[in-house]
Amino acid sequence: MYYVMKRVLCLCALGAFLCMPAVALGQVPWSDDFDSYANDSSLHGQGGWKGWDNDPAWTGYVRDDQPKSAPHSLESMGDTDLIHEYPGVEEGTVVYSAWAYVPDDLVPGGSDGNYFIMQNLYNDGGPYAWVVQVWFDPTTGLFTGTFGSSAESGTPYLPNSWNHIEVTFYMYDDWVQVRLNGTLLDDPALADHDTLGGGYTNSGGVFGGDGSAVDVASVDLFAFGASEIYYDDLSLTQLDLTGRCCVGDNCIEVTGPDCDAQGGTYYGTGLTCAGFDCGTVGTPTVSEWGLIIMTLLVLTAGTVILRHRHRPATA
Ligand SMILES: [Ca+2]
Ligand SMILES: [Ca+2]
Repeated sequence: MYYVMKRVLCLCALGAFLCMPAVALGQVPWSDDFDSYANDSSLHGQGGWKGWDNDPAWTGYVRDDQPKSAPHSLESMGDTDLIHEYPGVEEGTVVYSAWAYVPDDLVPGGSDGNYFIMQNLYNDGGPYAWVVQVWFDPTTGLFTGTFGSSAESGTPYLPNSWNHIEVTFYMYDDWVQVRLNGTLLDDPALADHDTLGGGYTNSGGVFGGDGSAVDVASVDLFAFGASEIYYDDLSLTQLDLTGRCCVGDNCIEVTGPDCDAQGGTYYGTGLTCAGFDCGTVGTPTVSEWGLIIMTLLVLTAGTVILRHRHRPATA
C-alpha cells in the first residue's frame, strides 16, 4: 500500500508538472541605451527614432555628458520632440521603462517643464492620441501630469539624479498606470480599477473620454522649449501574450481574449501548439492514464482493506 501511494504521489507530481500553467515570462522586444550611436549625433534616422511628423527639426542628440549606462544618453532640450513608434504592441501587459536625469537648474520653456509623452495612436501628420503626458516641473519640483481627467496630479522627482519612469499598460483591462520611482500617479477623484487600483483607461487617454485606440503606439520625448534633461536605458517589455487555443480540432496560438472571441478553449499563456493535437484532447494522455490506473489500484486496495476490516470475526 505504501508503495502504491508513493507511486501515485510521484505520478501526481509528474502530472502537476506536465499540467503546470506556463509562467508569463517577459519578452523585451525593444530597448535602447544610446551607447552605440556616435556622440553628439542627431537621433533622427537612427535606431527607429525620428522628429515629430518625421521632421528632423524636432530631433534630440546623443551626448556623453550624463549617461546612466556609459558612454551615452539622449539629451532632450529646446526643440526636441522625438518619436519612436512601436507597431503591433496591442496585447498582453506592456511595461515601458525609462530613466530620466533631471538637473536641478532645469528651466521650463514654452510650458511648465520638460515632457515625457506616449501616444496610443500616432501617424506622421496625424491622427494622434495621447495616453501618457507627464512633465518635470522645476517650479513645483513635481513630475506632474493628467491621468484620465483634466485634473493634474504629481509626485516629487529627484533633482540631479536618475528617476525611473514606468508605464504599465494592461491591454486586456484597458488600464494604464504611470509610476515615478515606484510611486503611482493617480487622480484621486477618478474611480480606481476594481483589481488593479489607481490609474486610468488607455482608451480614454490622458484627459479621459478621448475614445482612441487601446494600443501602445509611440513614445514622445518632448522638451517643449525647456533646458536639457537626459534619458537612458529605455525598454518595452511584453507579458501575458499568446498561448495555446483549441478551436474545434484546430490549434492556434492567440491571446486568451482572442481565443474566447473565437469560441475556443484556452490552455494558458506561453503554451504552444507544437506536438499538441486538439482533436485528441478528450483522450487521456500517458500520464493521465497512469493516474487513472493508480487511482483504480488505490480504490481496489482500499476495498480489499475495508472488506478485511468488516469481515466478521471467526469464532
Ligand atoms: Ca547609455
Ligand atoms: Ca483614482
